[in-house]
Amino acid sequence: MMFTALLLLALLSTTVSTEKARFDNYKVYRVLPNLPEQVKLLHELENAASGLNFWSSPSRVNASVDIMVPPHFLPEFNEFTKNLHLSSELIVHDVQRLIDNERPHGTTRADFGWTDYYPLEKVYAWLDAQVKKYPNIVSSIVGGSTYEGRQIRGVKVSYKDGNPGIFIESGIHAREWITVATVTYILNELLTSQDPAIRNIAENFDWYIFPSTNPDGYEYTHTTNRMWRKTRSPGLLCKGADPNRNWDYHWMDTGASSNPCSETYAGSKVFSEVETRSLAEYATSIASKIQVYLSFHSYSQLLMLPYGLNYELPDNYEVLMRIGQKSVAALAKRYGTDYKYGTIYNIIYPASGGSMDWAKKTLNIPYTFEWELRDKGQNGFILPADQIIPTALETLDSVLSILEDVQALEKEKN
Ligand code: 0X9
Ligand code: ZN
Repeated sequence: MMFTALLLLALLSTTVSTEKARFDNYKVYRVLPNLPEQVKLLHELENAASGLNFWSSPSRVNASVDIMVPPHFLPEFNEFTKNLHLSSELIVHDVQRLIDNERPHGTTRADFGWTDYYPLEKVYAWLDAQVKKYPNIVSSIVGGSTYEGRQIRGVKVSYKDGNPGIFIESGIHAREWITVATVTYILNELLTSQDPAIRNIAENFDWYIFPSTNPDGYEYTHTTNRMWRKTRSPGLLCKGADPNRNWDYHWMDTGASSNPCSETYAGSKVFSEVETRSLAEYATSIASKIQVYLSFHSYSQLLMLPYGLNYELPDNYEVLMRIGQKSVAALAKRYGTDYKYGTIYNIIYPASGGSMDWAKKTLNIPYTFEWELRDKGQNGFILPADQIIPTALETLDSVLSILEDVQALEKEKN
């Protein structure tokens, strides 16, 4: 028995392939459960390790769920939706085609820029280059470590002493590449823009920026599986936990799974993942300086505020809502991109154990916002690289609006 198990293990480890996963003829369906029973069965489907990949998680009645279906599973999937009377709409015809069109310039010709997506090593090299270029303003910071032994690296941007701090976290979900690209673009603007409005926010806040807070996962999306979301910690059949369900505030309370095969697996315990645990430690160590916490995800075009719980609103709910409303208006101005705003619970779905809720509640950060960047599902996580710059520009408009409001509100207080 023991011997067979060992043999099996040996076989498994020798046949592990490093080839990139392909998604030919994989489709994405948007299904809309309108009965509690349908939500429950969708959960069971998600937990079944069936080869389906949930692009969004079932949570409640009337919240749509985007599901990527492999071609061989299509008949079963169609039967499932038919039997359950689930309305379903095909939103992506061929995921591989999206992947093939994601990077119109092929792979990475330049060292770094914003017309392509870049692997972790190039992002980190670019951060290093900024430290070198602006030694009196930019310094290297380490926010934590990963299961595979990488560092969660970032930069601090500080033009003068005594500024209030902004903490920026993106890429916590590995496949949300647009967030890494957008945040590095914003960082570049802080360092190079001549626009007085940008100069104001650049120089009158201290910025703690971590473009990729799930480096193992991000690397894995570049080398092996473009659709990976979670960390890469070990598991028997399914690896990793959802790093946005693993934080110590109402952990495993709602919209999180205890099944390791689920995309929203909350981990074996609070802060089971070294990524979230170490990043939380770092954030705690500088919390007294932090006034604003910004988190970046994709996709859906939402600007969210805490919380992901039905029974709690932030202490300054009205203030955050007003700031949010102006921010989405500022975002829309440039290209007309339509965003909704509101609490996580109200505009997306119940979800607890996320980083922003933790930052708001545990660190008591007054101003906390979380974006779901472009688009609304036409490309989903695989946003073509020619949308990086427009996305980053409109997102910076929205960040700028928030920070100008924060400055005005804080000025009133003094
Ligand atoms: O499910 C999530 O973690 C986020 N959506 S995503 O498609 N990017 O995975 C939204 C969750 C809301 N945020 C928090 N719970 N903090
Ligand atoms: Zn996300």
